[in-house]
Parts: sequence; structure tokens; C-alpha cells
Amino acid sequence: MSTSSMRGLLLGAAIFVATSLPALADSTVNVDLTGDAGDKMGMTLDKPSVPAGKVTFVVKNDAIATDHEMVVIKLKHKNDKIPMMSGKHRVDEDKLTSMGEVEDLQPGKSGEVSADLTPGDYLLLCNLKGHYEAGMLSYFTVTK
Ligand SMILES: [Cu+2]
Repeated sequence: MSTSSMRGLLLGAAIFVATSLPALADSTVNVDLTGDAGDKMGMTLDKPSVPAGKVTFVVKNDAIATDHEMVVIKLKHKNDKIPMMSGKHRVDEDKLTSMGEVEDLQPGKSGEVSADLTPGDYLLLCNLKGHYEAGMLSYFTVTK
């Protein structure tokens, strides 16, 4: 058998395997981080929810001169009170369930994090000092 027909066979087998698997609900969420010190800060998602499965967050820091980050928190209930570290102007992540994060994104930089997410309510936030309080949070839902 020639190399090329062998390659064709292998490719055919690979396609067969790929199409015979159940559809996996892989999703991508684009996250935009904005705002500089002293200004309003924000976190915008391109969709409010995705189906359960592997979710990749592609995070872009659109600030001019401020680092940001994005932490994925799994909530028990959407109305959970978010614990703060007293006097630190930061969320107390140790008291929450983190599913992963993109840390220390400099202005203009992008990063991504993937996680297998089960159905429920999530909170995305930036936990640099004062940023959560300045508005860097976004609620997010994973559906069945
Ligand atoms: Cu921030």
C-alpha cells in the first residue's frame, strides 16, 4: 500500500471516530475586561450562558494601563452572599469554589482558561484590589 493511500485510510478512520462520538458541548465565552484605576471598571461576556461541558473563557484586557484578571467561581445559589476579606477590598476566594482563572493580564493582553462546568450559577470576577467593588463581575449560567 502506498503511503498516500495509507494516509487516506487513517484520515478516514479518524473522521469516522470523530463523527461517531456523541456531540460534546464545548463552548467558548469571550470576556472583555475594561477600566482603569479611578474609572468605572467592567467585565462583559459575549453570552450569558452555555450548556454544561468544557467551557473555554477567552479573556482580553482592554484597559489602557491597568492589569486585570478573571476568576471563575461556582456558586451554590445565584443569591449567595459573596464574602469579602475585611479591609482588603478583595473577595475572599478561600471561602468560594474557584474553577480556574486567568491571572495578571497586562493591558492589551489576552489569556484563556478552560474548565469542565456542570449546570448551575457562576460568578466571574476580577479580584485585584478594589476591582470587584468597582464593577468587575459578571454572573454566568451553565444549563443542562
Ligand atoms: Cu480588574
